[in-house]
Amino acid sequence: MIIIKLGGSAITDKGESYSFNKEIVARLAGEIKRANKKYIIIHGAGSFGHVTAEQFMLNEGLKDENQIIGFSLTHVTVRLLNLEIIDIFLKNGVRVFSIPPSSVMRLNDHQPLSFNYEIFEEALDKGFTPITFGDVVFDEKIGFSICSGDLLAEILAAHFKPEKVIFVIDEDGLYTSNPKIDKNARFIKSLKYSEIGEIGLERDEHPDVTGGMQGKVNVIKKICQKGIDCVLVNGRHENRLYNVILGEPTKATMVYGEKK
Ligand code: IP8
Repeated sequence: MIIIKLGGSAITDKGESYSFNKEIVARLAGEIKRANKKYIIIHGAGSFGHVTAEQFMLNEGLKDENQIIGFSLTHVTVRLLNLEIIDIFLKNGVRVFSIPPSSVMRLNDHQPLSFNYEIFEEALDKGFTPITFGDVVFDEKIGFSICSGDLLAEILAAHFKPEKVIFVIDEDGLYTSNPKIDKNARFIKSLKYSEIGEIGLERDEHPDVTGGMQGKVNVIKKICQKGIDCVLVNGRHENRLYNVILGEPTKATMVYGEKK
């Protein structure tokens, strides 16, 4: 089984609220179907979740009751994005079953507290492709907080021990520095997770309440420590995801897992 995280920046335009890239999602769904493996799919919130989440300071926890409407609104926006995505996946022949994190998990001060794996297991056993997404969730210590798609990848990878975890992003992979800012940034084809330092991780200007690239790299390190390989691939180029799923050569960054 393979876990695929479709990054919010690859499937939406983070610079424009509620912009959703139908063509890219349809092509990625087609590549996922064509590669014909067993998957769990996760997607980020992109321009659908982060703006409202930041406005209501949801990741800081429940501090005042005006935030409650913000929690509901943010949930609605990520659900709307999820509905668009599952519709496209179904049209491309992927038999998805949508599982909203807010209904199946709790955090404790941003860290995983409880998670209903059984619903994912049952969906996989019955031949569905479970699909879940970055969402607002209840939090034991701070009332509520946000579970990013990257944290979901970490939680699900630890439990299901997939063949690999693929992060579909809007860059070719990891660089020696941030290629959006630094013209001298060099592409990294493969590395061990222990070689990842503070590389290429400056935040860009768009709101990202869950840590952007730095958050993703922290999660990748944790997954790799469990002996699971992670791959970062650009979703905006045709067939790269397909090749990564099948382990064929293509432009992407491979981060090798190694048990600690
Ligand atoms: O885009 C964030 O998920 P991500 C979810 O995977 C919300 O970091 C609600 C902003």
